[in-house]
Amino acid sequence: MKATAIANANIALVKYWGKRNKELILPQNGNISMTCDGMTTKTTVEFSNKYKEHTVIINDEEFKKDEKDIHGHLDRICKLADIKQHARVVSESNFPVAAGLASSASGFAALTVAAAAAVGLKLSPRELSILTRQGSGSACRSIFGGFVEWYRGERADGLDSYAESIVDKNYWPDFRMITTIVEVKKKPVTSRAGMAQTVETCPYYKGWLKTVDDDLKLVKEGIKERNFEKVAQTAEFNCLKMHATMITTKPPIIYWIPATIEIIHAIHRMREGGIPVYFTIDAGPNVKVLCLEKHEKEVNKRLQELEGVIKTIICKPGEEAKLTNHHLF
Ligand code: 2P0
Repeated sequence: MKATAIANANIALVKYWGKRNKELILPQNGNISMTCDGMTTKTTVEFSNKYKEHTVIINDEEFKKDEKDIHGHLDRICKLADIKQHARVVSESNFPVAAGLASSASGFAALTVAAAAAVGLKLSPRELSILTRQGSGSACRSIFGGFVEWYRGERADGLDSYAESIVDKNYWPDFRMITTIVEVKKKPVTSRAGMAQTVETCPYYKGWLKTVDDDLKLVKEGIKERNFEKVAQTAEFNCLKMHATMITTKPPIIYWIPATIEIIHAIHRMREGGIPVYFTIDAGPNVKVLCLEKHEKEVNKRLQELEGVIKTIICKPGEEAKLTNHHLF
């Protein structure tokens, strides 16, 4: 009863921000992401009678219960498989966790795929996506590779709220997302708390929801047409709209630090200089820079020259989550 899975992080081009059901993790709006090949989590799960409780080790540290209920997610999977054993989970990510870098996306996707296999559940990718979503919303997109849409769904039970591939990783291999790290410490307000506060207190939240469907349409069309400007321009605008709702909650949530703004201005300067380059930012200060392969070297060099930049990670469209025989213990 042991299995190991590898999943990539994903970064949204049209953001998920707000839930319509907190227990089932159903989003207020549909959203679209790219699965990122350079940002990976590997997780081994073993269920056994020798374990008296679930133990979860993430990057060599025991996971202490927080709002991301990993233990509850393991219970959910045990219930589905009708087993009574407890699990030992060991997980490693090759990028900083909890800094707005989608570690919970790759983490919950790898955990769900490994745990489901360890208990012998035979689930389709769609079923895995629905199960993963109940652990962490954005993670349901990491089940798939390439460019991925997570449907809002209409049903109260969430069975129509799953992710699906728009195109696989080979469809647009020269699309680049350069994750530009300016801070690695944990963010002050988690995404989960931040989005709940936004839904409750932001006067502009309804305005955000009104415009998302247009962004979804443009980004989806742009991906299919491989139209970089259409995708990247819409993604940048969508991210700024999301941050506008965060900034206008009570109390305000401002994830940006000076280095974040420094990068935004550098990107605008590059654009004025004729390089098609855009950005998106999640619930944290780090910036994900969008460009095409032909501009990757120049853009990456300019980013690394900026004072506040600690590190960049260049990502191409990546693979779906999958099982491997290389266990971590
Ligand atoms: C996204 N984010 O679409 C958006 C953009 C952050 C900003 O999905 O509560 O960790 O576990 O469903 O998935 C981060 O939220 O939140 C996120 P839960 P999650 O990528």
